[in-house]
Amino acid sequence: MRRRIGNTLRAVLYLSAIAMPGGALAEDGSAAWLRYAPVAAAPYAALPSRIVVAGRTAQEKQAGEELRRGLSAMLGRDFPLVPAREAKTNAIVIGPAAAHFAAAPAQNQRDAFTLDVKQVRGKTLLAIRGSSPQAELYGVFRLLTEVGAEHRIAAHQSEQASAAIRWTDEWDNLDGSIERGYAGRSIFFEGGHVRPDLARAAAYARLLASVGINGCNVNNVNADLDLLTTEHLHEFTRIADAFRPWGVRLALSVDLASPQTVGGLDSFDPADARVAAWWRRKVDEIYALIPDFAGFTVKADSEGRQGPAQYGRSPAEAANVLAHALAPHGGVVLYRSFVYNNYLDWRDPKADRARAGVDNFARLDGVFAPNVIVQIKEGPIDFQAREPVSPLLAALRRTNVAIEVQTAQEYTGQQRHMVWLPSMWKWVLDTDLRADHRSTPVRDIVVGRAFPLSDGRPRLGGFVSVTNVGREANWLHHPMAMANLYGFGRMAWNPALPLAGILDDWTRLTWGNDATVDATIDAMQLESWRVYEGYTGPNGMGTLTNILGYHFGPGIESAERNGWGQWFRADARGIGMDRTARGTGYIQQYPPPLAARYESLATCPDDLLLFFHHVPYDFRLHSGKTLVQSIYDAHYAGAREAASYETRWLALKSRMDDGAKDERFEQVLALFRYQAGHAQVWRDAVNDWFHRVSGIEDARGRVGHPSGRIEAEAMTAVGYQPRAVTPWETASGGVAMECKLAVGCSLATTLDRPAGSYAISVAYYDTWRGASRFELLLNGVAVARWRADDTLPPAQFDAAPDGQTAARFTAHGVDLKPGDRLVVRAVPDLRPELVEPASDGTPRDFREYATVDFVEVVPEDAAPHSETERLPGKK
Ligand code: GCV
Repeated sequence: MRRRIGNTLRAVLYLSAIAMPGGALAEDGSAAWLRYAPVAAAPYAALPSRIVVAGRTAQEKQAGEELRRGLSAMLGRDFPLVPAREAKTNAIVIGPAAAHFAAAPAQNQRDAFTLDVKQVRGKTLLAIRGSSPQAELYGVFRLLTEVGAEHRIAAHQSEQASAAIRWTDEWDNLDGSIERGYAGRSIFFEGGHVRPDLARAAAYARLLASVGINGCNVNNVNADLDLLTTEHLHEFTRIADAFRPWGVRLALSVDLASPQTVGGLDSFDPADARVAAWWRRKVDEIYALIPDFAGFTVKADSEGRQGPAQYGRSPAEAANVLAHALAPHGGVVLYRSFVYNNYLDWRDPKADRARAGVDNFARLDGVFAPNVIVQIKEGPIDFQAREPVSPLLAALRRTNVAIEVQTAQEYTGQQRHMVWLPSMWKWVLDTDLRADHRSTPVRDIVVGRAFPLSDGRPRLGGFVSVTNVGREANWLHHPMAMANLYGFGRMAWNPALPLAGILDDWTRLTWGNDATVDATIDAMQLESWRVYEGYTGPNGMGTLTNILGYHFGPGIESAERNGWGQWFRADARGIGMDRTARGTGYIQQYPPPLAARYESLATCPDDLLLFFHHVPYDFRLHSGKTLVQSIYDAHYAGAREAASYETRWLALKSRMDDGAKDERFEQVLALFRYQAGHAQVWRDAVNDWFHRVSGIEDARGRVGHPSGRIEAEAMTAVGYQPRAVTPWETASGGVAMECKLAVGCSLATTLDRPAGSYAISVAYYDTWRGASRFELLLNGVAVARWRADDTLPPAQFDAAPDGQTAARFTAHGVDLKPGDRLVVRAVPDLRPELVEPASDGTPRDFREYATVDFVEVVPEDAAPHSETERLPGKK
């Protein structure tokens, strides 16, 4: 991604830490939606300038300071904090206030606040009151949002959090790496310890609090085995201290083998009294250090983690041991239902990973301790571009549950593609599971209202987002990805909120209040999940990425014929998992009305079809199209939409406020360009694969006949040699050309296009570590140069040309005439240090061979955008 913005952006990023003239700081994205950029002040002229903090707690003082800072910056006048005696008139009062108002939220209410505006003897009083100091802080952030998004401040507003659990999970390891983290290293850990500087941790807690998130589990659910040593616990107190002012409680993921690995016992059997005693002592030790510790998250008997199964015990027996230790302190256990066998027999037509949640947990309904919450991923597999809702959510009627979603875009573009996931989450939360033949939408289940306690009170429950922020300035790498975290917090607070309002608030707070800017960004984000789904995994097939490795680019058949159970069972005749009663029986895990809907081809929705049914490629969808034609069309439409982001974005530049239009603007532009190219990689891989497997032609003649494409292997090569690419669908025709000569190589062709302006794309592979240099020449004159030095997501080092490393460079506005000679010249990166010895004796070879797949020449007016990308000085 660096190549397009190159040195300029690097210099700007460096300067971003440096104060600008006038005291303003250049914006690098770290402020996220808390930028407090100036707004139109006139509508708020009547807002009192003085702020009174009526309460005495540190949190209320913090709330006052936040309000002062935010309002002063946005409205351009001072909002001093003044003593309580001045609270009578013309003031904003935070905390227990003012005789003039009706009752404040009761203290036993969960996180509730009110905002009230009153005229008293010609003066204005605005009271922000809450059920706790923490709730007052939420009220302050709400007022700041109203002003920042230029909303009218209503005379009375009253809100309450939907559920007690509103957490993020961070999959950070003590060594500083992050599992599925796409924005740099951990803000919490480095080298086996808590980092000395926790300023980012504190800043993160502020962001979380601003959208109502009240808990943060800081370490990987694949927990370090020595996490619970006394030394580490002392270090964790510093993270809890950094979180506390913002009301974010620290939680930890623990490995159930800790009584052995840390405690030195010879067992971690939950039924062993010594094990239970060890957990009690350990939990007491934690609470002595961190009195507001939130609790534990547990991943066990899953993906290589040990668990109670090895002693013949159930998840409930294990969870309850921890729960009993935590209960006296008010802590909770989030026990993950992500328990499945990753050595399934793919030859067995009845084997089905999707069944695992209900098969393992439904029989335990009612036996979990009251402070255990079963944490359920939204779908039965693993955060794919689309899955049906997990049936376990309807199967646990006497158990607390929370839903787990993934802000970290593991299968949805890894924060290099813009995908606004709240659209997906809303679809999940609104799904009515029809338990007991009544309305039981997922949102009512996870807030504990669909299956309440016997006395009618809602169960404990809520929302968990796997977020994985990193040390990069803007937390999640893609500035647009921050809308996912924002959306998660707002949805967890109130899952009934309309999506458009949540998103529009984020857009306004992040990019300013210009109407065109907001409408454009909102529209792009709102459609982005559909767009991504369109060019990746269709009709409930899963994301179609390389599931054995990076989970990023296409790698279609990696899902088949292995123990991981993400199969789609394609053959020449048809495709899809048969999960009907005749098949694996998974559909019967849903309550009968939903099961009936999914079981019948007449009622099964198109977008989940292949998750539930095995059908022929020419199966007619409800849309009227055949399955395969619908896939072809969706991939062209999705890639076209993704390509439109760049043009739509460029049109906004002049309208952005000053803070938005510098490096953040350029960063998004570079990412949109990358996404446009990678969406085409996806489109071609998936369509070519379906074309080959089904043998059915695209009715519109596009698949297999790309317009304007010249295969690299068909060009005149000097030095370049052909190589097969694996998987085959990630190179056009399965073959690319690579260069192993230090002096460089070239590919040439003579064009016969009618005279006009063209976009010329070069499809190449940008593998890990290497930085090959490319040049595009027309009649011997360079029209573009670039380096293959993108910072692709760090899921896994990838030195191969494949779906993850496939990239595009496009030069726009190139004037051509018949007979022009086009040459791609490249110098590979063969530095000896790119070959590393490895512990297992097989060297890791990261040399990069400037591999080229094809060149595409299309008339500029048919190209997705028109911005000219030329060398300086060239026409
Ligand atoms: C933390 C998927 C991911 C793993 C993750 C696991 C989980 O399998 O690929 O990286 O491990 O889910 O949620 O536990």
